[in-house]
Formats: sequence, structure tokens, C-alpha cells
Amino acid sequence: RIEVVTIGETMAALRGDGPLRLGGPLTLSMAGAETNVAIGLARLGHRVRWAGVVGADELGELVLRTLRAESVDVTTVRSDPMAPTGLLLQEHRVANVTRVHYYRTGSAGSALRVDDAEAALMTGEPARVLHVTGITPALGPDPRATVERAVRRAREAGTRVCLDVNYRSRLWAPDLAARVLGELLPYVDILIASDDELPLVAGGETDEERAVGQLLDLGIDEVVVKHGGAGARAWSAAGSVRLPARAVPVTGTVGAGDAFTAGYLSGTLDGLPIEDRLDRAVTVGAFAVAAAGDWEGLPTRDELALLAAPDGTTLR
Ligand code: KDG
Repeated sequence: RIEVVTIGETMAALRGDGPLRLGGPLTLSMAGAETNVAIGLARLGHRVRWAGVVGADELGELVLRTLRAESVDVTTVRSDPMAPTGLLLQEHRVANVTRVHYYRTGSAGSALRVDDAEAALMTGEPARVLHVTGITPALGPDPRATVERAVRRAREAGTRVCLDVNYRSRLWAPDLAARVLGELLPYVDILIASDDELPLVAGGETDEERAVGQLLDLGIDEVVVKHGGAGARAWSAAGSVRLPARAVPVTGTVGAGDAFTAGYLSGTLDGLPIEDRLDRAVTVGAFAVAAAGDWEGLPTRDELALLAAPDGTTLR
């Protein structure tokens, strides 16, 4: 049985070490917030389906091949013969600052439509969790309608809905994002946001406790707030728990939020208490921060304990 369904756009990704305008070698991989979460969950042993659209092209094959290799279910993915797989370029400008450039207008991934949500959620038994992000509804009216349909179907089926705000200022303006995401909130059970994104879904409220109070009043069960290098705090009707981030050498922070979400959802699926869910979230997030690539360094279940090993350990 599929435990988690997630829907979104995944693109090919080219990453280089220096300024792109100088040229030089780039590494080809793939990027997509929802597939990062899917891979993170699959590595931890969960059954996950990713639904989306790829182009009928080599980059689409790269996405599908990677997901199959990572044991992510792609049975409902569509290949669009009319549109290319989107592309993202990532450049490191100064230490710990990454600049992202999208080539995704008119991409296959943004041709998502409500039938994709239907297929993803109605094929097989109902999943336990649907995970969506605020990136997908920013891609256009059809992807937006797809996410709306998905959260409605999930609610009808008793599937819990997790929304990661994931605000992308290159894709839409804050007032539109606030309105569109606000319409999704009544369907959300678990809301994940970084501290700077929280006001966007809380009517501009910048005080965390008051913002979370508003969200819990809407019927959201858990609000998980990421504070970057300072850790995270998970709120529910019972109060809040806070954990510091795990101290690791920072190789790249892109994908860390998705890794965090994968850890949190994994803990949820395992029935762990809220502190332990948050602990798994910060642990998986730390793996993403410590490794190059958005998803490549995510841990398997056996590897979760590795971060507790003392510095300089060699495992033989
Ligand atoms: O969360 C990491 C994502 O930002 C990255 O993988 C690409 O999905 C992506 C996006 O749209 O920014």
C-alpha cells in the first residue's frame, strides 16, 4: 500500500561551482521539492508515489529513472510529448549562497491537471498522507486546480494533508500566494513553513506564537516552523517543542527543508511522538545540509544514527 502521495514538478538540474557566466563544468541531476521529499521517505523505507508530468525527452527519462532507482512509485506519471522537461540551473556565488535560475515556463511539469491528482490519489487504497507544496499552485491555473483537487480528495478519503509553504518569489507575488495558499489551509492537517514564510499564511502576523495560534484555530493539527541553522519548533494544541539544528559542516542548504519534511513525515508514519518526529526531521535535514546536491545525501534508515558518530570516525 502506498503510504504517501506527493504531486509537483521535477526538473532537470545543472549545478556548477562558480558563476554560471564564466562557463565551465556543470553536473546534471534533477530537482523538485516534492521528489526530494519522496526520495527522503523512500530511503527511510516508506512506500511513496510521486505524481507529475515529465517531457517525452531524455531529461524526463532521467527523472523517471532516478525515481525508479530510488523506489519511488511513478505509475501515474504522465509523459507529455508536446512540452519539454523543465530545467533549473544552480550557481554558488559566495559560500553558502546559492542562486537558482528556472527554465520552466511552458514545461511539461507545469502541464499538471486535475486528472493527475485523481489518478495519483484514486489508484489503489487511500494513502495515509498527501504532501503538497506552495510551489505547484504557483505554476499556473491548472497546477493550482490540481493541488486544490488533491487536497479535497485526500480529505474525502481520510488521508492527512501536509503542506509545505515553500514560497518561491521568482514564481509569484506574495499577495497572490497568500490568497491561493489561504484557500488550501482548511484542508491542511500538517503545515510546514520556515519562519519567514509564516506571515504569508497568517494574514501578515510576524509573531510566531500568534501566527501559529491563528493556524491552529483553522483546524490545522500541527504547525512546524523551521528556523534554519537555529533549529525548528513544532506546535500543536498541546503546546510546542523546540529542537536545535544538528551541527554539521554546511555543504549546501538547498533541499534541506525537503529533507526535514521527509524526516517529519517519516516520524509521523512511524507513530512517533512529536519530539521524536521533530528529531528525525532535524536529523534528515542535517544530512541534506552536509552533502552536496538537493537529495543525493539523504539517509537510509540504518544511516540515521551516523550523525551521532564522533568527528573523524571511520566505519570499517
Ligand atoms: O526545495 C528545493 C527545491 O527548491 C528545488 O529542488 C527546486 O522544486 C524546486 C523549486 O521549484 O524551487
